[in-house]
Amino acid sequence: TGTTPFIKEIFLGRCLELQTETAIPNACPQSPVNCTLLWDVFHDAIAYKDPCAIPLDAYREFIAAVPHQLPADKSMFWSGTSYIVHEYTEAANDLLTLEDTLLGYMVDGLQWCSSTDASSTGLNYQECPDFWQEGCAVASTAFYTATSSAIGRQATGVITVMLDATRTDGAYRNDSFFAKYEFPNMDPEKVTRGDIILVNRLGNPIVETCGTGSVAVLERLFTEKGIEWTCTDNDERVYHVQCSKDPTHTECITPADVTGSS
Ligand code: N1C
Repeated sequence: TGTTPFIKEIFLGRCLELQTETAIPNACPQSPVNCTLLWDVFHDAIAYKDPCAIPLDAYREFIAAVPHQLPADKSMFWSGTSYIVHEYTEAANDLLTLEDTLLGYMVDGLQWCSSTDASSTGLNYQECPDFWQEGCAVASTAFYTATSSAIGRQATGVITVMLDATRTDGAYRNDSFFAKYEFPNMDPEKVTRGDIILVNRLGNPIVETCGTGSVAVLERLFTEKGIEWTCTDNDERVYHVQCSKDPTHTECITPADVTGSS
């Protein structure tokens, strides 16, 4: 796959942007952050390593270097809903995903990998291995393992998780980052409730509802952990955000619109 040619400049720019602007309320670090230092730590995590043999703990120092503490009740987790969760948090303006914080903001949507070439900077600016390649442990897997674990550990108060009820392989999947690193790291002493919100991807048949299938599995896991939970089918706010992105979708047109006004 490709790589992001100006990743260093983008990283630094986003890091500065997050601090100087109040674009994302509640995500602005409390005290100034040394963005150049953060880049160095991020870079050194994988520099000159085999791009297909990145250890899962490669970003440990990066996690330690990033000041990260969200206010209570603000954490938004998701699985299978990347197509809508960020639009939702932006529109509703009350919850934050990993990508809305200093941990995830800088590299959101970017592609990067290491180079073993001693004459390089340690990163490969030409091409990166595919993350699904058999036996290849890529940088982004290590990155999301570390950052997901960190936001799971850090969450306090009411947490929200947005799942896709139209997925045929299950809204809650055992092999997802949410299931492997976020949920297990939540501290029942700190997390008071889990709000599961199910969304129906426009145009797709509903496969699961609250209390059924893999959603019931997650509900039981919350109970076993001693964390209260709620579950909402077809979250109406998310439905409206989906329709604002796709206003003429048949599922968004009300009967009144169909008949038209005369
Ligand atoms: O495996 P997932 O979902 O459960 O991961 C989502 C979960 C979120 O709550 C995030 O906090 O884990 C975090 N996360 C990201 O923030 C993220 N941004 C981009 C996990 N993965 C992330 N990606 C890429 O999406 C990543 O490369 C991985 O392969 C997918 C995981 O998405 P998913 O299966 O929908």
